[in-house]
Amino acid sequence: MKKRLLLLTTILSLILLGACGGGEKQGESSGESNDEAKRISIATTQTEDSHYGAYLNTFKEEVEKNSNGAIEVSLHYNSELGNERDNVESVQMGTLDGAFISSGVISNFVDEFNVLDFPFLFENTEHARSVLNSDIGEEFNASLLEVGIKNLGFGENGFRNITNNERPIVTPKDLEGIKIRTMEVPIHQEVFAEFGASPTPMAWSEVFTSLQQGVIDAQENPIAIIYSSKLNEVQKYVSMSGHVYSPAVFIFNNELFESFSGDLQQVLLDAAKVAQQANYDFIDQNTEAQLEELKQLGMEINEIDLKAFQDAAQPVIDKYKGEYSELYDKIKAAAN
Ligand code: EAX
Repeated sequence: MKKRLLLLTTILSLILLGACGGGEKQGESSGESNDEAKRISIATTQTEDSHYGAYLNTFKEEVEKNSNGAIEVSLHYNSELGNERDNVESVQMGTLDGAFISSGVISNFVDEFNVLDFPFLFENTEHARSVLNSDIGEEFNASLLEVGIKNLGFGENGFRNITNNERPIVTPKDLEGIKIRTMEVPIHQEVFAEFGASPTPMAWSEVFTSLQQGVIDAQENPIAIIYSSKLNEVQKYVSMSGHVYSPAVFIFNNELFESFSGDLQQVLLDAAKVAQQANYDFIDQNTEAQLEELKQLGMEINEIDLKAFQDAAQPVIDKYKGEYSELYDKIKAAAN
């Protein structure tokens, strides 16, 4: 009896799965949707109401409006399709069409991206945005293409700030003994070790619970993420370190991109451009209010001793700079 029930359930789920388009396989379309449409699946580890959602919802809207039903976009939020490192691998292999991620984990696949993870590289938001949208940004895109990944366009995650449960962080000394989660980015781990903290690389999806359970004391992310992920529920202090600027990158399987007609390729690129603006606008219009709300919710926010942090980071910059000095100097020279 049990066996028959199991068989029935299996058959039922197979039928259901078939009707729903069977998950992530490229080119399948659902019963209700346009049979001619190519459905592309895009992943993010972040929430729909964040600056990542502002980007991706705009992208979807633009693509579906301007491709005349040729492309449908299905969005997968909250690490539903894995962490950012998995996303890069899947996009590279073509088992996932695209993902909007922090550039950080890409340095594990493409050396040049290490430069973007240098502490105190960008002077301010304007500097970062203009560099990434210039020929220098194109250099990064070219190196990404060599591993089969097309960058449809840069977006912004933002300047990263430290949150923790122990004390306000003003100088690197305040980080002593603090277990801080970093992205899976070797330079970030070295920088935090240099600051005196104990860095622990971890996928984003595990961070909230790990903070809640005290497995780690601290993490670092832009205000937009601290806010959208409700880190105020598990963290007390926000220290405005701005130690690293996190670009976001819209990675896309290049073989799939090349399979589209020139017109549809242009639709995708144009949509990414409009989405970028929506992402920038979201950050520009919300950051201050988000900071204010985090304060209302009980977080303590403090400024840091920038010079002390810059001095402490210098040995790591010196160690890595040699390999990437040309790119590094170009980025620095583009400031102001
Ligand atoms: O890309 O893992 C991180 O801390 C990232 O900033 C976040 O997932 C957004």
